[in-house]
Amino acid sequence: MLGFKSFLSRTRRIKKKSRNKRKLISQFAFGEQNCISHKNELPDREEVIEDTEEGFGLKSSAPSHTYGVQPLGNLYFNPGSINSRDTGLGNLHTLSDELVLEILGLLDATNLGVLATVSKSFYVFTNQEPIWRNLVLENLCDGFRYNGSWKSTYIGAYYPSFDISNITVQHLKVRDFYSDYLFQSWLCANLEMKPEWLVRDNIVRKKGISVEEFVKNFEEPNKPVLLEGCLDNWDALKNWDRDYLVQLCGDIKFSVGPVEMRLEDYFGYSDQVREERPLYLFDPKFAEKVPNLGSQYEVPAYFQEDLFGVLGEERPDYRWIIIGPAGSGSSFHVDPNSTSAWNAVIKGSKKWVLFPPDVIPPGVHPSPDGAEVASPVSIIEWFMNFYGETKSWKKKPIECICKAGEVVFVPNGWWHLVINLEESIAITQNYASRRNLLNVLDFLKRPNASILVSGTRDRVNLYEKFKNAVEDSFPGIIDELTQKEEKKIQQKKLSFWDSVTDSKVGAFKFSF
Ligand SMILES: O=C(O)CCC(=O)C(=O)O
Repeated sequence: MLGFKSFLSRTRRIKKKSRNKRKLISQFAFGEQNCISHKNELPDREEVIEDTEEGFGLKSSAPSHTYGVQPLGNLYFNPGSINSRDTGLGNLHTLSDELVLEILGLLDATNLGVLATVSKSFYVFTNQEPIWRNLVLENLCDGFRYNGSWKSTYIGAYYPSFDISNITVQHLKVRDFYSDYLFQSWLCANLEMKPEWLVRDNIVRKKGISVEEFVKNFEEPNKPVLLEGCLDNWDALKNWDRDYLVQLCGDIKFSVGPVEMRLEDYFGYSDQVREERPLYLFDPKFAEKVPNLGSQYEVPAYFQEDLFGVLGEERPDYRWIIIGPAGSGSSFHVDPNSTSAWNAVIKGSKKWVLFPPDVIPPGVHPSPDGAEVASPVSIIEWFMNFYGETKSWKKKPIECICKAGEVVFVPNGWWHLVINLEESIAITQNYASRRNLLNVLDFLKRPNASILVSGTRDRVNLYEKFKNAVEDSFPGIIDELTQKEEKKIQQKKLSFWDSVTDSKVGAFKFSF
């Protein structure tokens, strides 16, 4: 029996400073596990499936928990059972699992290995994959070949003569170890997206609209739209798949979280990995690294006005190739520097959930200065614990599944979450047109710009540089837009006044 209801909701904090897009997608914390598919170890699977009475379905390839960790609720169904998590930790048993993992994260591989022999509990804790993942990502920044698990990847890299098949195949199962924290991340790594998380599709879809219509109906009012058929002339759409890309640039290193990885090695990783937040390939320099990639797509007509272009080489990062397996994606965030974005799917499909700027998604807690955001540890955890809340909302979030050949327009300030439903390849670009130029300038000159501005080293001076360059290229544009904005505000005030007064009797319509 599984104690689903007793799960804690795990949260992580992300500092906005490091939230340029690349890092945003790649944060890694101890609150997660990964679970590798050991097909020869399936003793508990039946039990798991039977008990998903709340309708959670496990992926067909889901292995049992590698070390036999069970949710805490199970302890109460096993009378007389003692939680070896506590007995084996000695005096440390009063610490939370999260803290134990954080402390163990300070150790090196040798000490972890020694500690693993102390007790069953230390064996389970020291073998947690996030600890080894961090060791790999911190120490093998120039790339690595993923080798069945993070631990064996680390050991394979540092002790090549060691027979790592021992590590990947033989795990001791600890029968009486109960922990919601450790179990939850296994669960999140192995859950299928529930059909009810995918059905809502309320985004406006448009095909073949003119640029003027797009500006009037979507960009000006700052509303999302899914655009169909505007990538039809892209070579990328015809050519790009995993084999093509590996042949073209399999040896080239791309940004994957905090490391640079050969593309071929990244695909090797994404084939094997089963973790709650798979590493995501998110590279802003792809077109410089492989010019042929940059020449196989062009910016759709709707997004041609890109005022940051006036900064030339000094513009902040603005375009990314994005590649990731099913389950990878981007947790809730607002795009950098108050820009808008378009995101074109070339292969695969992505589930989107968007909330307007004035609605903070449930489970997400930005700090008042916007410099930090606390949110659930993973996307799947957000769906498990928070998505349901939106069912009863009058104003629902905007949602869709964006498929290959389609583009989502993300207006500035909108919170969005994206999860890949299958292996996906996409291009995204962030931009400022005259519709959001004033917002962008306001953002860049905030007092804490040095923390909030991203995608460039020169955060503090970006405001002056951008403003001057825009003025040089488009003299008078900022004044013109400011006056237009003031007029709009004035009109809004007037129409509000009209609506609350009755001109015939010259009195307020209000009555009490
Ligand atoms: O994962 C994705 O494709 C979405 C990326 C995203 O949200 C962004 O670029 O801001």
